[in-house]
Amino acid sequence: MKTSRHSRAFQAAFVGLVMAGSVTIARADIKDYEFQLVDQTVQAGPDKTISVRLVNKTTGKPVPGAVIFATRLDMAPDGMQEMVTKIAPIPGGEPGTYRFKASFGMAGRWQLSLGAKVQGETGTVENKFVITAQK
Ligand SMILES: [Cu+2]
Repeated sequence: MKTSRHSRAFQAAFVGLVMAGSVTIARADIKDYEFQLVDQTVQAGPDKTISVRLVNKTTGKPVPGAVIFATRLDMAPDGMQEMVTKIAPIPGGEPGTYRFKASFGMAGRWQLSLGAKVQGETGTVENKFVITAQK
């Protein structure tokens, strides 16, 4: 919001509405959600599977139906951010678990970056993980 274009009174009313809303409607915040990496290591090589869980931290429950719109897997942790590998979603699996297929062409540390939308929530969940590919 460009605050300079709104009056103080409008801002105050808006903030009041938002606060009232958060009290009366038991809505989760996007910050309550996080991805968790299932396995920290993989074998280097083609067609490896990566699994992540999406959980609501306040309830501990898995969160199905998220739309993962951003994925990136690169070797930034080992100073090779330009070394990017393709990552493709694998459909199916347990609700709240999201799986991907990727080729780890080199042993070392890879960074997995995820961005997702959760149904009924505003904002995005963004997490980064380090996966170690072993020889
Ligand atoms: Cu590399």
